[in-house]
Amino acid sequence: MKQRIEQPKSSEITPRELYMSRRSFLTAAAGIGAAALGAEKVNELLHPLTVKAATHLNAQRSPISTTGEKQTPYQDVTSYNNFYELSTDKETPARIASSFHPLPWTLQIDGLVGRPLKLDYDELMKLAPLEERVYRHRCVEGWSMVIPWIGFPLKALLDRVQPTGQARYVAFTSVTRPKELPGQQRGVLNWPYKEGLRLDEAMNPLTLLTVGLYGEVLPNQNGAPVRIVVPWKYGFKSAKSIVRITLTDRMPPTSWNESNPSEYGFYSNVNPKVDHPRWSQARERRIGELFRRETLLFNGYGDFVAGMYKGMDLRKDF
Ligand SMILES: Nc1nc2c(c(=O)[nH]1)N[C@H]1C(S)=C(S)[C@@H](COP(=O)(O)O)O[C@H]1N2
Ligand SMILES: [Mo]
Repeated sequence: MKQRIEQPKSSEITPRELYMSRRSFLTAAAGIGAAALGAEKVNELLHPLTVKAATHLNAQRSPISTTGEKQTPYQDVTSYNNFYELSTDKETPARIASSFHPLPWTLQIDGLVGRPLKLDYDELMKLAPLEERVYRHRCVEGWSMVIPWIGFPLKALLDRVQPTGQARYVAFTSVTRPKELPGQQRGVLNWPYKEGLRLDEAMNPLTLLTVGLYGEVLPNQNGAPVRIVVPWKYGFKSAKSIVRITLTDRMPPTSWNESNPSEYGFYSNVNPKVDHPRWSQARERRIGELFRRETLLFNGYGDFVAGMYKGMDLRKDF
């Protein structure tokens, strides 16, 4: 739609306000037509990518939040995505995300634990107090964002299941639903999407079991209803739409490492000095900015995480 609507920049307002202002505009401008069809339907037709009002989540802003950096607008966070289960391009996931119907959901936690657990969505949401964590998000492809996530430390969940003394790694398995996720009808990756962390990485206070962003439940294209966020690693370590978390004694296989081991290692810590075989990782494009900025070691989270890699050769263990 070409028509310009006078409204504040989307970066200055919340998604709900954005949605409401468009809705009132439409109701006023389209008059009887909008009323007859339903403002929501009209809105959808005119703005296929438009933000929809979703369920609000109450969360306290955590002091472990990046400050002094502009948050990436909601519109960008929710319309420029890597979610290969939906599509391999960046814009399609948001467009077709409504084909995915996450609920009802079961998250299973098993493996080397004293008390294996199965949680439905409501049980998961009640497991620990929700926090808002503003984190930098650096994709291995060279773009970055700043996103206000909502969730709680993965550690709260792991403590609950009581890892045994043998547990050393944590494996994450994403959802398999080819009927709802058209990308899974093609063999771009070995489905389901798999990721993994060392147990100390999974227990690190930064590692967030994430259920929302910008004050609302996770949009489908961002990994509804539950994903992890591991902000000092490249984005692909932050598996979306997780159905299973398994504690293991061996380094688990991961999808990107399986598909291209020379390009994607198990650790994948953000590191400007260790280039991807096909491009430099020294700089990044912050979505919405014109000039590239320097990429920071551990994405700027070294104070929290550098100690876990003491004595390791980060070029070898990339
Ligand atoms: N299951 C699953 N998880 C995934 C991906 C994916 O394709 N499938 N893409 C990864 C990549 S490459 C990135 S950069 C982030 C993107 O998260 P965002 O769309 O919420 O920004 O999700 C990661 N988690
Ligand atoms: Mo990524």
